[in-house]
Amino acid sequence: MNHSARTWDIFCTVVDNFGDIGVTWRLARQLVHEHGQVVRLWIDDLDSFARLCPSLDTALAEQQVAGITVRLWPRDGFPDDVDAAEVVIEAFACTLPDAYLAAMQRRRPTPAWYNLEYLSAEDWIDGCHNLASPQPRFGLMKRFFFPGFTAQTGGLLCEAGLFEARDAWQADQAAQAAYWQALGLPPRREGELRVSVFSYETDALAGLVDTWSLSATPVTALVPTGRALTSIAPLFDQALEAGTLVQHGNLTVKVLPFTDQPGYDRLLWSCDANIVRGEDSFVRAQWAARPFVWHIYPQDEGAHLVKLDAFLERYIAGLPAPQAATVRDLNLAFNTGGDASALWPDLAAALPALTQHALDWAKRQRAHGDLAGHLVHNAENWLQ
Ligand code: TRH
Repeated sequence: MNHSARTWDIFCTVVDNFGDIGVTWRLARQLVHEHGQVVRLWIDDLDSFARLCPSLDTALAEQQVAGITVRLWPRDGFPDDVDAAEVVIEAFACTLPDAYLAAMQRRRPTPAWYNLEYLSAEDWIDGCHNLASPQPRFGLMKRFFFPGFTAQTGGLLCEAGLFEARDAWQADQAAQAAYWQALGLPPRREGELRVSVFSYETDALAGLVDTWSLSATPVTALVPTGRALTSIAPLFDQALEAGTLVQHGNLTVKVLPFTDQPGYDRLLWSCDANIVRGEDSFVRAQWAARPFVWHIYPQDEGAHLVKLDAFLERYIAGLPAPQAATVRDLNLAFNTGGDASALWPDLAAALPALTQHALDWAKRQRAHGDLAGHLVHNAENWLQ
């Protein structure tokens, strides 16, 4: 369906890590490249952004990147001569600057204003997605836009053609061999498993490293630089940094530099299983259609464990009981710092079946449409 070329402002504050900018940058690109929208992305931390967008110039307060206007969102002194866009996204309940709120009030018709929420698989999301939240103080209306795993939610971010690109990559042995070689890895050995590890710190990694080292078949762990290394590095008697390749029994650990988002997709697509975290890498692992372990972003009072449970309940539905138990227990162990070592062999043994399950799951999720498409459609209905 063709939509008008609307103007959009997306506001993102980087709380910590890369998920906030990861999601908003992906959304901005999709709005421009797939829906012909005109997008400005306001971001308060260009250094974090530059990690996943190497062409960004962190010295510039305004620049064009991939067809998107990227603006530094200054902590003080937001410019008071900025016109509000037709559609305004405050990502993850960040607080819009007063000067911008005033610009929104001046605009006619007033903007379609969304709070883009964090992803959760909990049941209550269905009832809260797209709820209106009148803002009488400003004479404006805001809506809650919830990503999610059912047709009643805003869906998940997924680019057009992503599955085709993934399938082509996964079928192309030569491209994968060249990829591994470029990363400085030897060709795959007989029976070898390759696992990417992009998690937070967790004691569960010590058990996994043990199991992988003692495994009868070779295991290679691909670890992007970052927090997982804090848990892995003390297990080795040498420094681990981007480029390091270290052997421990039957385990090879390769530390990878942080790449852009398409580069990270290729890593997920190339591995037999992936350990991911937060929100965006968690979704990308699902699109990679490979078994994965999710290290959820830890919250106070174990709130994240409720969310983990809600997701697992949906994800393991339909799996034979022993495989369902393996996926559940491994995820729980990983997230509670428990002993994941005894669970890994069961996961490894079930990889073919779990890979098929991951493929089916991705197809079912994609059938709900995608978040950028739903947002464009929603905004169009609002503004017409
Ligand atoms: O970095 P995160 O831990 O972000 C988290 C979550 O979003 C969480 O919900 C939020 O509350 C918290 O931040 C503040 O994990 P996430 O969401 O997976 O984001 C990582 C991004 O980094 C994702 O877009 C993928 C990207 N990435 C690359 O582009 N290149 C890489 O090499 C790697 C490893 C990741």
